[in-house]
Amino acid sequence: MTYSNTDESWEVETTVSDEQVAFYKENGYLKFGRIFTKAELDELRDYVDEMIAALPNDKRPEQMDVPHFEHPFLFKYLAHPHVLDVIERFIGPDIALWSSHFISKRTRDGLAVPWHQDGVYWGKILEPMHVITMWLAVDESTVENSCMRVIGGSHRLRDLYYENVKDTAKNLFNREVIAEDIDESQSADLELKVGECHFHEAFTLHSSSPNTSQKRRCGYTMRYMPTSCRFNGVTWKRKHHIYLLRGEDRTEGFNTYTPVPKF
Ligand SMILES: O=C(O)CCC(=O)C(=O)O
Repeated sequence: MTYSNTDESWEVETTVSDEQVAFYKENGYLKFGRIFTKAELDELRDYVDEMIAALPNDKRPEQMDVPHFEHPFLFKYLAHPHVLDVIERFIGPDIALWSSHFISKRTRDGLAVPWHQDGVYWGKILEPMHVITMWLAVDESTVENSCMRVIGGSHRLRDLYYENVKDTAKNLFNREVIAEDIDESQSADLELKVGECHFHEAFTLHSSSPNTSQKRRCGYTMRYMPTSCRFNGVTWKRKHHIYLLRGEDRTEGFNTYTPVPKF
């Protein structure tokens, strides 16, 4: 798909102010600008469009988890020095790639993402559980086409109650925080223009609605951890890989890193 951008004011932002870092630490999330150039973003969108077109019939475009295992091209974005410069401001100079996931909600029947904390889904696989997710807007992401929403400050909450989601066919995940533990009046909609991103912490409560609009909503979640986190299993769901992207290992050799592929 060729995307025609009418936004003339595409500016790349690679510095993070102390105020932005403080906001992230206080609230567990941060809206940010564009880290990639328009040409880079267009190339990524073309690439993911082809990936989506090639999906088997039984796989939905919200389910493109760990695509970088099979698509080394994505390391152009995941290991981009500008991204790492920004991530470094939040987690320090020793950075590993934890994971990535395209969540593309097609028009009119995009799945909901129930209220959850990533760190609860991931359990004890990382110790400590310290992950920052950069959510990159491959498409514009608004309330209309079901942008992500967060509850500020919820990254301090532990031991919330989870239950099975009622309608698994309409949700991307099958566990959600019970309604009594969610105060939706405190949630913030994280609307983004194409190419902008936001960040959230591993325990920040977040969700998104089903996409009933006429506009696709594709986001790329790029997830990083400081190399002081111990990765406790090479077998988890399926074989999982982590990659040392900057700095050095801080687990005294406990972690095994897969070499970054050529891209
Ligand atoms: O894309 C969404 O709506 C939700 C993303 C999400 O759950 C995540 O980044 O952990």
